[in-house]
Amino acid sequence: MNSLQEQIRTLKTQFDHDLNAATSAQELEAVRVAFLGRSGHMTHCMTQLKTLSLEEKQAIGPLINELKSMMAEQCDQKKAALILALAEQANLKKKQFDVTAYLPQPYRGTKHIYSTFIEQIETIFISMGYTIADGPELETDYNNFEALNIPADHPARDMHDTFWISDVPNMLLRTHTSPIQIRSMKAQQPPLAVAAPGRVYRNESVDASHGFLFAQIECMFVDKNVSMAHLLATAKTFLQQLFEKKDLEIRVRPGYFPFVEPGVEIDATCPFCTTGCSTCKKTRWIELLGAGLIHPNVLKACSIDPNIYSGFAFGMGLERLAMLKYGINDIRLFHSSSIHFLNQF
Ligand code: FA5
Repeated sequence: MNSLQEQIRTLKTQFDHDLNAATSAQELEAVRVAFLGRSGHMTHCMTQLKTLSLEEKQAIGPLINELKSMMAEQCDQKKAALILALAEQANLKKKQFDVTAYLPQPYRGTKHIYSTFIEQIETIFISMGYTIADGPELETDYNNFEALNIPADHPARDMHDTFWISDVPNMLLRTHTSPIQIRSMKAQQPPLAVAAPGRVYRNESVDASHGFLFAQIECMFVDKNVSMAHLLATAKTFLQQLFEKKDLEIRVRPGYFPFVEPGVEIDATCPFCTTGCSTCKKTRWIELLGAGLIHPNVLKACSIDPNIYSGFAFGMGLERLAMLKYGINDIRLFHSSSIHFLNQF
């Protein structure tokens, strides 16, 4: 075989290999120039053809031309294939999405735990026949203290240090919801069954279980022959419903509040255990309510005859109840505006 023929064969194999290896338009162009360019391998073959005899020229010339056209055609086909692959890749990229990408969600407001919890408590009292009452946070000294049997020099005032309004004499931010007892009894003669949630203020240092602004719920019932038995049955039913525990029990200890006589503190069995846990500090009991039978002086201050009527009242801290029910460990969270905290309710 003529050496040029051999060279053509080798070039064909080399071309196939290089074409196959080209993965971009630039690499393909380099292959094309190397084989079909002005100083490429095929031009070199044509130059060598000139040195051959006529017969050889007639035999090999068409082979070279055939190979050149085949190479050109294959280069064009490969170019078209590469363009198509690139377009497909771009299209795929557009369709691809990042599963780890953060999709911002619009923030939706929810009810504050205060509102939700007060609604729950109101629903329980309404189901027991109570009406819901309200009173102003800015109260008179009379309603907050005097009418509740706490005169100006009474030591109980020390525990209710509060914020006074400097320009208006005898006005203060109420220290408890008990003044709503006075407002309700003055507005309506017995029988009277009232529950009243509301914000209260005390000049106290703040920690995980104390706020200077917190909420209380007052419950009061006045009628003829109201006794301690009514108080205990009502408190127990309320707590059983609030904590959704039918077997919740209560116990009563003596307690002092100037506006009730006798005064008691009511504890409930721990809603979370039967043998003692960290919530009840291993005692099985949790202190929940201040309560008692309404003092005759308070009834008199509201023009209700204590010889005909009697009543009970109890009060409790709303945050402390919610903390217990939902396992919240810091009262400051209620006013923190922390979305992370609020979103849980
Ligand atoms: C009273 O305020 C009485 N008015 C309750 C009452 C009503 C007694 C009717 C008798 C008859 P006391 O000061 O204990 O009581 O407060 C009642 C509840 O408020 C407490 O048991 C506690 O849960 C909550 N509380 C008191 N101080 C704070 C505070 N600084 N931060 C958060 N909660 C508090």
